[in-house]
Amino acid sequence: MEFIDLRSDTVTKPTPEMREAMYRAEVGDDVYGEDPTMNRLEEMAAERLGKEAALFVVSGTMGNLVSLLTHCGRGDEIIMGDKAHTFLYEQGGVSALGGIHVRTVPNLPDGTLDPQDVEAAIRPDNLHFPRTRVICLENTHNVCGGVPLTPQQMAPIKEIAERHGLAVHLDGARIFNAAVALGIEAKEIAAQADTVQLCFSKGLSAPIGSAICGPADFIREARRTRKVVGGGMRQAGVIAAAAIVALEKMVDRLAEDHENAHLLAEGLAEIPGLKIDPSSVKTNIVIFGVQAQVAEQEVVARLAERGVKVGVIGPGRLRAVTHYGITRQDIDRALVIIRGVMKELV
Ligand code: TLP
Repeated sequence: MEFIDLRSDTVTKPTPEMREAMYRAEVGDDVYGEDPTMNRLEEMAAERLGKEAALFVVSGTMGNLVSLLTHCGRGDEIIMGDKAHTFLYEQGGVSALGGIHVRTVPNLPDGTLDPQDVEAAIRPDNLHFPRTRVICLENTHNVCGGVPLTPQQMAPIKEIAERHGLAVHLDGARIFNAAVALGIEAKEIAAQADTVQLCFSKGLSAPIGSAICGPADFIREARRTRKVVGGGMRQAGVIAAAAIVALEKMVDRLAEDHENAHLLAEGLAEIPGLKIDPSSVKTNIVIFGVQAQVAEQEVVARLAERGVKVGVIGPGRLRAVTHYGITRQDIDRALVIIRGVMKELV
């Protein structure tokens, strides 16, 4: 069966142009800094985000981990939202591997953190307390429904961080979705953070990889950290080549995914038993509720039997993500199937 796979934009496959570029990539040993394709990708990523340097890592999880291990020593503290991907879905890696303490403040529904909450969470200099080092933001915010944060929404956090001598790290797994949705350059968003992790392997459709972007001295240290977690790569130009195509060719088309997500949300809003406000959908993530008496796992299972894959993101909450390879026709077909399944269950 041909599935309409809306579980995530991570399911995207490399484009024919990426495969061609991978085949032709010039390579060298990247641990020696001798992979020309990788060097080019890292320069491009830094330039796109307006940072001095960049470092390729294999995943978003590794990007956040290596960044935070580089910012912090054992016993230091990071402030982040209670719905942050790094807090919820990264195995608590910063604590497990880095002995770093995480302090959460509530994420507001628009994905932001209340500046007052953040400032109140910063530890005073006192023998009893861990030392606060970093504030983390996420843009777009996944669990808050893919909302993009504007630079203006991020600025108060940057200002607080600067005043207290802290760093801001941005989980920008989908920073280009945010930039496209807001009609601005990704570097305008990145300017509100010291270090940024961005993913090539989500909406941009590359098979593997993320980049950490930041100041040159930070990236030099991060390169050491990446090595100790086993992330030093050899002829990595093969995968960098696909990420170069992702940056050059796959950013502007994200607008199409956002349009499809909006169409999906509008359709879902018309289906009895489902709850969603279509105006809340700004990028490629569509989070919707199912009526209390309907088990979300049952909806997921029945949809999968009929060829539509979606994910569960919380009790009574499902997530559908649009991406390269999902067409407007797929959205129309998915809506017919979802309507049919909900009719059986409500
Ligand atoms: N998110 C995945 C799952 O882990 C939930 C998804 O399908 O959305 N930051 C953010 C904001 C993310 O959404 C993700 C992946 C990551 C980091 C981690 O990236 P990877 O999967 O490359 O380690």
